Amino acid sequence: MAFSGCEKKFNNPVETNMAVYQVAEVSSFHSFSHTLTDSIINPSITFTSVLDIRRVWIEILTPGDEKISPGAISLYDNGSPAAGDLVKGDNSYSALIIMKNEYVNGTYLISYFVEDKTSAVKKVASQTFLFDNGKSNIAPLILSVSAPDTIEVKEVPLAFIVSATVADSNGLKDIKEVYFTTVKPNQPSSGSRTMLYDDGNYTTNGDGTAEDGVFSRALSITPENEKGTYRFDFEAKDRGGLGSQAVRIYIVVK
Ligand SMILES: [Ca+2]
Ligand SMILES: [Ca+2]
Repeated sequence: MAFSGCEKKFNNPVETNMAVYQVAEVSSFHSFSHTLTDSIINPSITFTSVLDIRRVWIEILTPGDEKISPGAISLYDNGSPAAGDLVKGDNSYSALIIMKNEYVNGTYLISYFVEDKTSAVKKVASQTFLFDNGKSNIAPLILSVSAPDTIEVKEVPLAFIVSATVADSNGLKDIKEVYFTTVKPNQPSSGSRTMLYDDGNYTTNGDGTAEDGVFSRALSITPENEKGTYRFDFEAKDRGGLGSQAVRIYIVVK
């Protein structure tokens, strides 16, 4: 269980020009403690002055842009070991955060917020870190692909849906992306990827149910598209960087 590829000493205050408080330093994760099952991070932020600060907190977003906890995570300058704060009143605010080993691998984003005594709230800094949950990673698997065998295009564009059912032993949230590449009749592969979505947006992407492991894409073909056999290679990649075996299908356009 380890954090890897930590950011360098990080110090990127933003939007502090109007405030009395100024960010002096933001923590970096060169050192961390960990237990057998979970890891602990100790984000902290130090200000040059705290006279007009009422409250300091952070939000942590997962690689999937979800908060790791529903509410704000308060930072304290109270000298409390429970907050990982070493010295009370030294203008450095801290928290101890448990990074559970069920969290997905990847880059997490911490945003630091301050509310001042006029109740104005500002995001004052942010940082990213790479989290390795210590579980052995297993490559995703494309279980099946659904697509028409043959499409007959008449006068008007024809819409159709392709979808891939994908599994990952580390959980569906470990799946970073599912895509296909195509080879048109009598042409080399373009290599460009078309993403499939598991967002439940049927209108835009043709996906019936969000987060069920079925990744979909609505496509359309016009009478102007070349007739012949199109090759589709579907692949999935997980957040640990492992890829599935490609699944190849052919669609005949008449
Ligand atoms: Ca995996
Ligand atoms: Ca779906």
